[in-house]
Amino acid sequence: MSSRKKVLLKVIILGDSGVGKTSLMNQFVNRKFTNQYKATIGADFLTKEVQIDDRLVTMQIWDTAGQERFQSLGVAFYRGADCCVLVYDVTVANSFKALESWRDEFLIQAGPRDPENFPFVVIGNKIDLENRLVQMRKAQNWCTDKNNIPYYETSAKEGVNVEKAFETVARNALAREKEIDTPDFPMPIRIPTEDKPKDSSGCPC
Ligand code: G3D
Ligand code: MG
Repeated sequence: MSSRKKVLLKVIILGDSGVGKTSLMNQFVNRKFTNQYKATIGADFLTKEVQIDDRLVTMQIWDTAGQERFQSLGVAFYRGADCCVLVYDVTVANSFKALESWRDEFLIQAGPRDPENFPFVVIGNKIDLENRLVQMRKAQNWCTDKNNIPYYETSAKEGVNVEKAFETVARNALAREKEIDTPDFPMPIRIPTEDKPKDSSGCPC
């Protein structure tokens, strides 16, 4: 049955440098927030298994090693992504403005089928800070305009909403996988009986 298949989802996290991408991933995967955990994990990924309804799903989460400053992450980073998480910092207006170009960059580099419906999730991070500059309403409107991207506000530092945001990542990526999946059992091939050579019994039909 297709619902018992093991699933591997590739998730990539994009956004300006310093918005908290690595911290979010670390909080989600290791439930830790450490200032020592530095951005550099290479062009690498961490994995985490999650249960989504009756399915065990392995999330492979790709973080950048800081190359996002130069917007040159290379094709391997984008290739085969099942979901793209776009992160900004609610205290840095420019990081919110940059979401548009991160989204465009993703669509160009990854070239997903059906780009209109590709599963993105937007995260406004660092809500524990006092000096918010981007209002929730503004970010939500942007997401609505982009074909209803789910929007979460998080604090990687305090572990607020991080789990929820990544659950949505997994769910939406999974929903898309199902659509693309070919069935486990190939469609039956019908052998047209009408094409049998006509018998020579003299039947007029
Ligand atoms: P990046 O991977 O997007 O470049 P990082 O971002 O995860 O390296 O985080 C950049 C800085 O923001 C780090 O601080 C990190 O501790 C901090 N940070 C990340 N998430 C949060 C959050 O939710 N709240 C607060 N208050 N800070 C956060 P340093 O000082 O190490 O540069
Ligand atoms: Mg980082």
